[in-house]
Amino acid sequence: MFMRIDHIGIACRNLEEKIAFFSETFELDVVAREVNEEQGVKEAMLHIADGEGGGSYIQLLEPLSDDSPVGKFLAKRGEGLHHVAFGVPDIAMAMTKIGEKGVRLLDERPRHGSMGSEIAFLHPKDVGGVLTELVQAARPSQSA
Ligand code: CMX
Ligand code: CO
Repeated sequence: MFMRIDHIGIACRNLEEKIAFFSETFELDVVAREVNEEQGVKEAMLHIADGEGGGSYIQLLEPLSDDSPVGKFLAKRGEGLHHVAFGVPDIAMAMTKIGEKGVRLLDERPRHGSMGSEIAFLHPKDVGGVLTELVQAARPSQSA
């Protein structure tokens, strides 16, 4: 079902500061910067490698407000690893199969993610305490 790790999401208070740190320290290229109002984040994707069905990245996340998922996470736990995202070939099928196994889906349908992807989240309490994201990457022709 999972093809690769698409990204790990890191919650931070100052996006520009963390982009500078991660890109310089690990020599990674920033391949996208976006504001996603629906998710309540300002974010950047730092490219690590290309794999089956898409790349793998570090996603840096700064909250747009204190009552957004990342804003609440920062208040409770501080900066750090927020979620792990796995690449899937067909997100609707993955959601159905995973939901049937009793894992709570936080999204009823796929949402818009970084770089034209489709995403959906699984409840951390049902996945070993790890907020888990499913990602169906955009087809190369669809990406900007
Ligand atoms: N990782 C692990 N556990 C987490 C968590 C995280 N990121 N966020 C919350 N939790 C835990 C909390 O610690 C809490 O556990 P306890 O009851 O034991 O204290 C429990 O889950 C409930 O957390 P909460 O603080 O009450 O927060 P909410 O229930 O309001 O929201 C969640 C938690 C996961 C449902 C919400 O953050 C969510 O819907 N997330 C999905 C969307 C998202 O995160 N978007 C931003 C990223 C966008 C992107 O990647 O593109
Ligand atoms: Co993510």
